Amino acid sequence: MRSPTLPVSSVPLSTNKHLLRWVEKMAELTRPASIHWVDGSEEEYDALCAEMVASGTFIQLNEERWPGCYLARSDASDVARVEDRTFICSLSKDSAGPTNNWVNPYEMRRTLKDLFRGCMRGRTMYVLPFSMGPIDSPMSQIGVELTDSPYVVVNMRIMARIGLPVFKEIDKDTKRVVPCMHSVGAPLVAGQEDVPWPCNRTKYIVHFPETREIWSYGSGYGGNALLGKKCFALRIASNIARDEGWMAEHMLILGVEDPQGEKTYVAAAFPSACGKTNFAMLIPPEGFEGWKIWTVGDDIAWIKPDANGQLYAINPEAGFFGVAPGTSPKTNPNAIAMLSKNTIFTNVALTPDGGVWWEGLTDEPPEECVDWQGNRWTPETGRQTGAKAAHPNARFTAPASQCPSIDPRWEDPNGVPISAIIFGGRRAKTIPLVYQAFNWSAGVYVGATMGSETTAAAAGAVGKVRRDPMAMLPFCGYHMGDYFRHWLKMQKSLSVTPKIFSVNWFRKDEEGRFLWPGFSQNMRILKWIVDRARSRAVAKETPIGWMPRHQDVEWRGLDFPVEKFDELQAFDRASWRSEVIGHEELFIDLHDHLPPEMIYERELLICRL
Ligand code: TSX
Ligand code: MN
Repeated sequence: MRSPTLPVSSVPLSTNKHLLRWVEKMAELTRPASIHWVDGSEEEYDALCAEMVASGTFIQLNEERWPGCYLARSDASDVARVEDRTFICSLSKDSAGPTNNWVNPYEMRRTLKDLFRGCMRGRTMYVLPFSMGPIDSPMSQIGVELTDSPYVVVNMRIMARIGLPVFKEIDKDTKRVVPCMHSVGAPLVAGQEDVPWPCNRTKYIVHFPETREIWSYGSGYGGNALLGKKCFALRIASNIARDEGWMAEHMLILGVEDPQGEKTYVAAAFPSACGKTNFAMLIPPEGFEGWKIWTVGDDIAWIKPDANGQLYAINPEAGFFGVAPGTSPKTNPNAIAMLSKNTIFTNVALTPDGGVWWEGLTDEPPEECVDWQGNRWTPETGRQTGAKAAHPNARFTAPASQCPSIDPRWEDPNGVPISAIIFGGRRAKTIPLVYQAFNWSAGVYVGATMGSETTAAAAGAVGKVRRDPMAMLPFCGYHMGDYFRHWLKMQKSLSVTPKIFSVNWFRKDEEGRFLWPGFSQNMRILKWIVDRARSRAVAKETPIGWMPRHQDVEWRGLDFPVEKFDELQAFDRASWRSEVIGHEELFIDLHDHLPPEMIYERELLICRL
């Protein structure tokens, strides 16, 4: 007879003693009704999806038009990452820095113990092993997520490598495993009926950088719950990378292939609402016949110097967790093709024919649909109440292998060589369309001071510049000043440093109209960047860096007047003086950890102005 307090378990799929002991200990703490060791098979995936269809968590979409696709609607209170509930619990507050929420790790452990005690009652605890990066890559890292959410398991199967091959790797005991605890924080008592999206008003997203642990409570959504992504691949990995001499960055990776078949890879960091996924999957415009953009990743890059001091990057993810609204056959045809099958949609609208819709997918909205909260929605009700059919942060989870532009080398265990790094932002004024930093440390300064104007989608005042260094503000797992120091220090292990560029697709004219058509046309700027990285394009020197002149850009297929280009590239002394004052505001917060090079670069810039 089994003791009633012991959970029913599937056969453990690992023989690793540490793992078995940890699973047992965590089951004792959280008291699940059963334990399910995740093998990662398609049968298991299908069974979990079927269970979620039966329980009301998933709606299966029209099998003809959307084969293998599901829709989930989250709780209305659980729709995004919760930055104010995200904690870095390092031993000293100082090493977390002023841009992170810090709590003493001993105190936080007590809090978490109390929260997790019995939190999985009535639920299944899934033992979910995952590899960030291809399993055969020396750059990949392994974690095990214990979660009571089957939604997390199926999403993680798309976003990471999971299951038996990872257990096999764990049993070799050659790589350190990052333990990740996750609960939606909604235990069920006997006979209690479940809800489609269980979660808890109380939320904690907690990182212990020294012991390399993640504890997440109360949310089932995105980066709060798919712990391999932001929590591991950025916040914990940034700590590992700093200690081991590599970089964990919030960057897309793409390859530019020219008509001769020469390929150049670049990595690029953009804050949210800049169209990072669109850029990663760009299709070259008219005039660029024979050119091709290949996608390696759209969100995270792990970048490491090889034995010769050349930087190589892998995408630690296996899928795309992209924002649906705004994604259309016009803005991103590759994404649309990618998500036509085997895709999980969260918080988009459901059409009467069992399809999905979101704002921006088509020019004309459907005559009627069911919105992300399950209510009837028509263009008319939308106009009257202002309600959106899809939540602005609605997502698709789609396998990278389905992306038509996926790079043949996207799973190369050694990564791809990075020749250029791009920092971007959404800025109506001041920042030119493109310029190149003078050198590595000037480029680090460009990344450290980058920012974006808040759009209506984000919280806070619209149109105000928010500094977001290297687009890592919410994702750097230690002191931002020390992070800049690490960037500067990386130069010492490099024989060739990637060239660093600033781009701004969003500059506006006096009437508030975008000066640059963007999207496919960004290819022209990308070509100049690649040519500069390969030292074969001309540029003119300005106080902020090197810029292309109109004649240095390939304009075949687009009529773009020189006057408009000059307006886009205009460097205005007065606005740059106030820009530098804006840089100072960020630096004041970080002053006691700020590397002196950042001050020198600022002084140099001021002198040149
Ligand atoms: O994703 C975008 N990119 C990158 C594409 C590779 N967006 C979408 C907004 C971010 C979520 C852009 N929006 C881009 C861009 O380059 N540029 C703009 C601004 C813009 C919007 C509409 C037009 C032009 C520029 N329309 C016309 O010119 C007709
Ligand atoms: Mn991101």
